[in-house]
Amino acid sequence: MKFFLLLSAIGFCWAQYAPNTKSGLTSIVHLFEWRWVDIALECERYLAPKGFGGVQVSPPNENVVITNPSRPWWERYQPVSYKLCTRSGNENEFKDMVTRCNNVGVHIYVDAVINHMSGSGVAAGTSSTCGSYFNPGTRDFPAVPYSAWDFNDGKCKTENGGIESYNDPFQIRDCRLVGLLDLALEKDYVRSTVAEYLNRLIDIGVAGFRIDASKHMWPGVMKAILDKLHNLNTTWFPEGSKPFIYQEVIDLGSESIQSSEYFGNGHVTEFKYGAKLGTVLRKWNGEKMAYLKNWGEGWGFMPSDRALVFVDNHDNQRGHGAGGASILTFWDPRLYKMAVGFMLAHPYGFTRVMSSYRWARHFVNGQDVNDWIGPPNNNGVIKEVTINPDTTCGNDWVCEHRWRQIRNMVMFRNVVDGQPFTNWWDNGSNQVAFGRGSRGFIVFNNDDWTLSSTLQTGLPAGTYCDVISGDKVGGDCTGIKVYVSGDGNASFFISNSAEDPFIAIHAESKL
Ligand code: AAO
Repeated sequence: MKFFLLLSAIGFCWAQYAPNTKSGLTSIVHLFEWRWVDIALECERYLAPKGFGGVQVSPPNENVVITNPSRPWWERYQPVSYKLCTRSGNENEFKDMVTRCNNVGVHIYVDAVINHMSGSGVAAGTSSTCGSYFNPGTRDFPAVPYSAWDFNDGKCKTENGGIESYNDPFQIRDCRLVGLLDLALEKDYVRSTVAEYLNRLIDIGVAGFRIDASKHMWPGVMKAILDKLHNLNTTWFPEGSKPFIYQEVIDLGSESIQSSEYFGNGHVTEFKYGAKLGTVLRKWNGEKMAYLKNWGEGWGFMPSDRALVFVDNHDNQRGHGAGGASILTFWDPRLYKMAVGFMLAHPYGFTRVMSSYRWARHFVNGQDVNDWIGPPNNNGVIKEVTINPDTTCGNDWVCEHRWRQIRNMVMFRNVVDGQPFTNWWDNGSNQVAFGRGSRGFIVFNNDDWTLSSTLQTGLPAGTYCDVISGDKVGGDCTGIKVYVSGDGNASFFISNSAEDPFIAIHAESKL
């Protein structure tokens, strides 16, 4: 019994729950739709020096080329084969990116689309990113190969073969999600083929996977696939490391399938997080920041050590997926920076920062009819991520991760890693503050009046640079200075009309 407990304790620490980021690095960034060559450069020139632990990359396997509408971002969620060949780059470029990022200590997490292949209604042919032939009508994907035997057509009990009700777990797992051909993952051949694809990526050096549409796969079947996975490449990872697994399961609390069914396989996306945080910062439904005192499990979220958290993702920043209108994105920069700042300061969950591109939104009856628009491109070829003299990005790449307030909070989270949640203060409304032990402190003013308070920071005496309004540069602050006295107190003044109505200080921003 004791031996078993010991084994499970080791399993718990070392299995797929470890994010595999370099020690002390606590966040990853989703570089949505970036090219591999640009990600390799970004790892070297920005992510490594700024303390980012990893990058979630868009699906690297061959997908359908959709021409109507013209090259939507979502074509990458319609696999044609497992060749590493997409608009982001080819196999050599992918390998070069993984190697170069790993060499500077930034790891790569692959968005794995393994629940399905293309849409059932897509025409047969070679309209695919590597030119592979496929025929959705006859279920033929020779470049894998998969054939009619490998799909769930016989198993699904709904009339049109699609998911009709999110209250029936059998439909959700065995029928087609928005018409996408559902793979028969209970078949050993299909499982092994999927595992082979993931193992190829592991051997190249990736550190883990976002498992797309996990809700649509039986947890036990997924486990059978995960059990076939190799340990990580020992060129960069300790012997015996397993890939970090985070499963995309949308559970806002109202459906038959619960996130907890997937805890045995790894982490799970906590969609309540961004939906609720957006509601609080927008002050909808009578919510206020003072209520964030017990943020986390206290709000009905999953256990922190299973949660992958984010303010927005590539779906709900444009009305896909779940979360609705409360979701904050770069389109609402002031509240968005506060939300991301709060997330990165708070100890709950493993954090993922979003990095987007701008598109021409066009609302008709409250719906963005341009929600399909793909990344900045020239005739379909993804544009380079250019860097402006002020370090922001050009060519319509938003690069939220390069915004000073966000980039500096990624570092804040590293600096306070392992420290407890302490010194909570609130004014009963939308002015709140909290610390992370003796390493960091953050104050927010989301009220319509000035914040002027002396607060216990828990930090050693000294002068600290606020990392929201500026940086510590050459022994001085480019922004606000905060003076912490011998008893740990400091006076804060935040106007409600400040460009960014929050202040954050930490051990390494001390002069
Ligand atoms: C495209 C076209 C389709 C076409 C299809 C096949 O748009 O018209 O039929 O091709 O030809 C992405 C796009 C899709 C796109 C697809 C393939 O979003 O539009 O379809 O690529 O190209 C569900 C899944 C979740 C999924 C999400 C979008 O559970 O896994 O839908 N996300 C991932 C990816 C996503 C990708 C895929 C999966 C497919 O991140 O980018 O799709 O690989 C409820 C359920 C959720 C469900 C949503 C949306 O949510 O709970 O599980 O997500 O509905 O259908 C409230 C509720 C909340 C509810 C929500 C929305 O908030 O509380 O529970 O309302 O009703």
